[in-house]
Amino acid sequence: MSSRRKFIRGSLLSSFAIAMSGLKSCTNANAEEAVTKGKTTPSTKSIPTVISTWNNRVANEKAWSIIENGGRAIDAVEQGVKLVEADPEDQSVGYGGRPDRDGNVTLDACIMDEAGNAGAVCFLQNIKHPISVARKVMEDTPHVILAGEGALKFALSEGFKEEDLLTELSRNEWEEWRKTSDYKPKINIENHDTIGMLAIDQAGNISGACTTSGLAYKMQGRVGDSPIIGAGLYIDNEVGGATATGMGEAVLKSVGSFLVVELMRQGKSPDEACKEAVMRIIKKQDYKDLQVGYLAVNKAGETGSYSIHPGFTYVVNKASKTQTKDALSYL
Ligand code: SD4
Repeated sequence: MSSRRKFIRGSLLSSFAIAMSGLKSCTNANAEEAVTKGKTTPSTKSIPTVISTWNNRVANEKAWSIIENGGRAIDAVEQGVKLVEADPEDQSVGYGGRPDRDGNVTLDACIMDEAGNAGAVCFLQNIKHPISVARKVMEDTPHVILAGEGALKFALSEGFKEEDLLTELSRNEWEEWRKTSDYKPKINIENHDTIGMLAIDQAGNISGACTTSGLAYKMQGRVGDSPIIGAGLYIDNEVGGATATGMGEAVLKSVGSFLVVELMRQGKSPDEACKEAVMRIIKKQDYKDLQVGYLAVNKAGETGSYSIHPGFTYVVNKASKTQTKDALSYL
């Protein structure tokens, strides 16, 4: 470039800069608005991460392989948790899930992306992959949650197939339970293994998914925290994400995952935020027979967790390494 052209370009740029400085506050407001609407990615350097509740290493590894190949976090979390939904041995999620007290397997799931879009299904029956139906609700409808018959009708219209999700193992256990019909969810057993997964992709975008068959032997029609945005899952691409497992009623009453994200926004680390959300429950409720665990990731990719009782584990993937960790706990 000739020096004259360089000079003209330079002075044009500086006049532009002067003109723009007068608009600075307006520009910042616009930028803030764009970030709020999820249109831009804030500048914090994010480390690609996948984290999920309990010990679903295969699910985490599936999600990680998508992130590693440059895929989107939303695809990673959906594909990851689908493996657990399809696993008949996981008795808290999808196919093979424990039924309600009338013998119906009823499923709850939700999903949220980096732009703040969200979709959920609750009390959905006979569909193996509620998380994919939730994603369709997010992408193909003007709504956030579809329930029961309506959710099923929508799933069928989207090409999902109806199938019986009650396995022999879960049926036998339910029949045994019916002999006493004593409803007292066993800590870390009957409220164990719901999968909540959070991921940050290479573009620094955060998404999450949560899917469950809910508490074993719940009343018919009961919906837990897992399909409720803000309770079982919450994502804010500026701040981070959180998900919950355990007794959904306690999480619902404290809007737990939203609380964790808001606490991170205020500067708490993921561990500190999860702990504070657990403490809110402990302050109000008898926690002796109550398990709740939170999992969180912040924008930078730092992860954290906290539960009431020991025994809550989670899996983290970073840089191709899969690690199962014990959550910190109050007791
Ligand atoms: C629920 N939170 O339906 C779920 C149960 C769960 O591992 O997390 N199980 O209340």
